[in-house]
Amino acid sequence: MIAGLSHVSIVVPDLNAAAAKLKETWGLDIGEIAVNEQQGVRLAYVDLGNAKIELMEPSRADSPVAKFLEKNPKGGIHHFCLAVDTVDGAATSLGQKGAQMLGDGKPQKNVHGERIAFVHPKDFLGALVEIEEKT
Ligand code: CMX
Repeated sequence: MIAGLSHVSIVVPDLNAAAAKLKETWGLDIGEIAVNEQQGVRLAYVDLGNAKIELMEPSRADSPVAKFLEKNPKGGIHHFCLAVDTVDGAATSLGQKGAQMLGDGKPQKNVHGERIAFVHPKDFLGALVEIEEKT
């Protein structure tokens, strides 16, 4: 069911400042900055080859990520994302084992238009998990 680690996602209060910090301290470059309107985030990726680091800041005041920043004003790790063969298949399999899918049941998409879904942190040792269907 799990095809690999896609990315680790960090919420930051200021995406441009975060990018500058990663460049200065780690020599890492972020790719193009984009907005995912559905998810309410402005985001960019550091591509590490075998996985990515996702940097996200809220793109609107009612973004779920803005709520995260209220609790963690300096930002921090928000979730990690596992690539799966299909989101529907993984959600069905996880549900059969008692895991709780989050959201209102409507299909969600990442910034690349790929299907995604979120699994309650209680089902992965306290960590929020995104699953992503690679196209
Ligand atoms: N880490 C740990 N726990 C978290 C969490 C986090 N980052 N975010 C939420 N939770 C917990 C909540 O405290 C809550 O716990 P309890 O049930 O024990 O109270 C539980 O998870 C459910 O959270 P919720 O806010 O009640 O549930 P919702 O369905 O309203 O929303 C979520 C959940 C995670 C989808 C939403 O809060 C969120 O963060 N959405 C943004 C998702 C995101 O990162 N999208 C970016 C995609 C980028 C792209 O690829 O394009």
